[in-house]
Formats: sequence, C-alpha cells, structure tokens
Amino acid sequence: MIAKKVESALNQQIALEASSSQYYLAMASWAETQGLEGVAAFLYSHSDEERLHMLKLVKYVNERGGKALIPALKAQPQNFKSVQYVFEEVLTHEELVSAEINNLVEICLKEKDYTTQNFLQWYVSEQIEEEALSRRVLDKLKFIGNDKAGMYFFDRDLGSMSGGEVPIMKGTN
Ligand code: OFO
Repeated sequence: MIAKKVESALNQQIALEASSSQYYLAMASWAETQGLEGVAAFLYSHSDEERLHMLKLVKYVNERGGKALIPALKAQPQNFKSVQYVFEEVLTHEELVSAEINNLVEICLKEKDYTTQNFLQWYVSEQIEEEALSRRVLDKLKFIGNDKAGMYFFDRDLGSMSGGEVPIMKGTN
C-alpha cells in the first residue's frame, strides 16, 4: 500500500503531466494556424507523450492501492508571440517538471518507498532527454534568427522528427 504523502505527490504529478499535455496541445494548434506544419506535428506528438506520462502515473497509483485523481482541464493560451517564445516556454516548463520529479524522488526516499523511487527513475531519465531536446531546438532557433528560409527548413526538420504527420491524423485519410 502506498503512503498517503507519496500518493498525494504522485497525484500532483498526474495534474502536472496533464497540464503539460494541454499546454503543448495549445502550442501545436497555434503553430498549425500559422502554417508551421512541422512545428505543429512536433508539438502534437509532444502533447501525446505527456498524456502517456500522465497515464503511466495513473495506472501506477491505482496498482499500488492508491486512487489516481483525474484533474480538470484548465483553459490554455490561444496565441503565442513567436516560435522562439513557444520553445522557450517548453524548456522552462520541462525544467519545472524535472524539479518536481526530483521533489517526488526525495519524498519517496523520506518515506522509504523504494518501489516508487525505482518507478520514478524512468521519469528522471526522460526529463534529461526532454530538456536536452528543448535546448537543441532553441539553439537552432537562435541560429536562424529572423531568416525566413531558415524557418522553412527548421519547420521541415521538426516535422520529420515527428514522422512528418500529426499523430492523430495517421490512418484517418
Ligand atoms: Fe512529462 O515530461 Fe515533459 O513535461
């Protein structure tokens, strides 16, 4: 049986992963309306990944005899001032998520819940990758600056990193 403190910290993480998914979905939808199909595909796929991170936690909490709490959806921004801003936000958000995962690990250690601590190692590694990826994307954007041709290739490259399609559209036409 999972300790109450761990259960409630995991439930907070469920809410954070859910809101990450919604935030990236809002960014993806905005990028799509700007004609940036590659950026949109990348962010749609990132949003889907965050939902999977949430689901993994939901299942874990329930399997350990706790009760996963499914959070309400919060309104998200409809507009973003630039692609650069979007990816700065992604990096800031991922850094916040990493800090929260580290807090969670600390709570597990205090509560001597080594099973959950072990389960969380997957998230620790995932955060290293997500932060590194966001930094790489931001570096490319800084390099491009206001160059329109550069943005065209950037969009194309990001699209190919996500398989070039919006994941949800696969197989629907
Ligand atoms: Fe769930 O890893 Fe990003 O936020």
